[in-house]
Amino acid sequence: MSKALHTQVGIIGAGPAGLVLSHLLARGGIESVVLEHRSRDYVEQRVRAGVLEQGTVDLLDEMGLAARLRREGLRHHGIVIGFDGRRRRIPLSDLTGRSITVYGQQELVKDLIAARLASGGAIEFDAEDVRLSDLDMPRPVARYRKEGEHELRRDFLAGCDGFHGVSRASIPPGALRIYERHHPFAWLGILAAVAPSTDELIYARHERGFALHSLRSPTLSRLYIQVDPRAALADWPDDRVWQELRLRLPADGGWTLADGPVLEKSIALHHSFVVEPMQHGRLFLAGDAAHIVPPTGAKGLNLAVADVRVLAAALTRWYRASDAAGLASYSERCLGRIWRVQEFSSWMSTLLHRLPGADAFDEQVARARLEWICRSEAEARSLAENYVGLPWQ
Ligand code: FAS
Ligand code: PHB
Repeated sequence: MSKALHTQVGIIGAGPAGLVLSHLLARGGIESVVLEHRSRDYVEQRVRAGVLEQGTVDLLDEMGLAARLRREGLRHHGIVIGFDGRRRRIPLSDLTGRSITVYGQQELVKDLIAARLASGGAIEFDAEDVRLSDLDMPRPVARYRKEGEHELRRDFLAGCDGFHGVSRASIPPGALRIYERHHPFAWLGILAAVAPSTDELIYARHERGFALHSLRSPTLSRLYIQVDPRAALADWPDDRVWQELRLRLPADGGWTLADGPVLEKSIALHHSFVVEPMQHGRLFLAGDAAHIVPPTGAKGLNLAVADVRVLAAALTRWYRASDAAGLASYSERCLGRIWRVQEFSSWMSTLLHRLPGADAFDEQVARARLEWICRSEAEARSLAENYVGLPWQ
């Protein structure tokens, strides 16, 4: 045993949840160390989310972490819904007074890591083989390997290591209730070196399947098409992806889609997942470690930030006033928002995807629903309020 670190809170995972938590705790004077099993390069290159809710941006602003986001992020006041070959705009800001910001998750992760290290924060990259134990003891332990064996003892652990992480897997199976749904479709996503052909996101429903035109910067586009969950990347050479996007995205008013070199291509399955409770002893789960939503509502990252905001406040109350009430209600406080977001994300997925086995009747019903959402201010406002993110409790 070469080194034992004594810090107050240990965080497993340097994704949005773990990094935002480490910043929030530091702001409250609470020391933490982040254990990440991948290299810094890897986590800073991983292409994932792109849409930040207003609340997420405001929190990052408040913490002084949004300078580059404000400079390079694309603030949007609306989204476009496409169907029947036509585009219809949902004026998010007119309907809610709030907006979204398009900013790549890997850019946010870069900013959060740089700021944390610049302020002397501890992030252990390449911390392999993390193992958790004594979760319901006063000082639970995490061990990991990095040029030798290390042990980390602390008051609390935060499991922010995503869906496939070690944290949730360390909780005895019977202690958690699992809710799960595998959706019968997947997204093939591309990152392309071409100027976006739209200045707002286009969510398109088409009888051939869903398509999404998102953005990353004035020179980078992010696009997705619905594919069979069993599809392989080899089935989808770049030109076939562009051809399918052109077929599914509405081309009214002579609109055309510009293509360009594909820099990244991946397939993501659509999965809904929630565990209850989000705590076991002194281990608290946050973000994708506790819940997964299909990406149609652009909620995963934002939900991770919402969780750690609650967890940081609860931990600060415990350290400042030995008040454990916040920790005791952590799970319940987060799950209210999580189930709201689960409902919205599944609803958006059903609304915009072609379900296997759907027939002409289903198509007509889907079209009528979309038509109504675009005509009824109340319906459009409900979609907009959920999309920009409900104000935090
Ligand atoms: P993450 O998975 O991001 O981070 C977990 C970290 O833990 C990783 O760095 C991992 O390497 C590390 N880790 C894992 N196991 C470990 C171990 N055993 N030991 C140590 N470290 C370990 N969300 C949105 O809000 N908007 C979107 O537009 C959007 N688009 C998406 C598109 C796609 C294709 C996908 C897949 C997801 C999308 N999401 C979106 C959701 C996504 O962004 C996640 O919700 C978000 O990354 C969750 O953040 P974390 O909970 O921090 O988990
Ligand atoms: C993205 O930009 O990657 C993105 C945007 C909206 C979504 C999902 C992903 O719903």
